[in-house]
Amino acid sequence: MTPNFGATRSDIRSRHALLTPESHEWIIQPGWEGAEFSCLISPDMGAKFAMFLLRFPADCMAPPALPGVARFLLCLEGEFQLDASTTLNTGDFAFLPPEDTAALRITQGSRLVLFEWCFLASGPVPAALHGSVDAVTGQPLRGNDWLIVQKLLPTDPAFDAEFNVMTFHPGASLAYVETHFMEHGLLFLDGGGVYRLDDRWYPVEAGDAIWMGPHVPQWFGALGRTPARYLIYKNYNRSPL
Ligand code: UGY
Ligand code: MN
Repeated sequence: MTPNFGATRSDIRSRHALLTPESHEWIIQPGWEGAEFSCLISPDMGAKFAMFLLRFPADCMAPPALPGVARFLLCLEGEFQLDASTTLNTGDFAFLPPEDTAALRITQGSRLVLFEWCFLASGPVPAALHGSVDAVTGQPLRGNDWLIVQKLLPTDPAFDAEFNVMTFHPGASLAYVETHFMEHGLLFLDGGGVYRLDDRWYPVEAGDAIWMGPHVPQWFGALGRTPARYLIYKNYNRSPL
């Protein structure tokens, strides 16, 4: 084993965090036989949601979420079943509202990213849905066709969250340093670049995860020869009060 002399790119601050693969801690969770979890973002660090990577050394039957908790899953590798007739593969995603009764089965060898949050209903709660990232039409962000956004959930105010995939052409960047009261959970899917969080600039690449708390100044510039792509959660359609 090569010693790493205690080095990691992970950096956990009070308002933001970068979580990189060499520091992931894999654990098991009660009720999730066959699954291993790495909990990258949780309310303990100040977030109002949780984000997990899951891998499956064996087939797994997932337990339901806690009462009031919604889930979003993206299949990174392998397959999972929502019910007897719905199988999702790499690049497919699902939104499951609180109290959903889907009997989620995951096949050995698969990998998922899972988000959980306390759903804030502002009327009737949306039904479960699923889809494929590749089938979602992308839109240039504010007219910049080097930066494409795919909105995975319907733009319906009944959803209290957005899950978007953002693809940056090499050399593209966010047009300005964003500051907003919504928070983010992010997983880099491809490529890399430099992420500004608060007053720090981090080199980032596929496999890295980021938490951005409310009001954290944020900016990203894509570097390299291939597009940079990330999945990003945002609490949305909510009042700041
Ligand atoms: O939707 C967003 O707020 C997004 N543009 N933020 C980000 O990429 N850091
Ligand atoms: Mn943002």
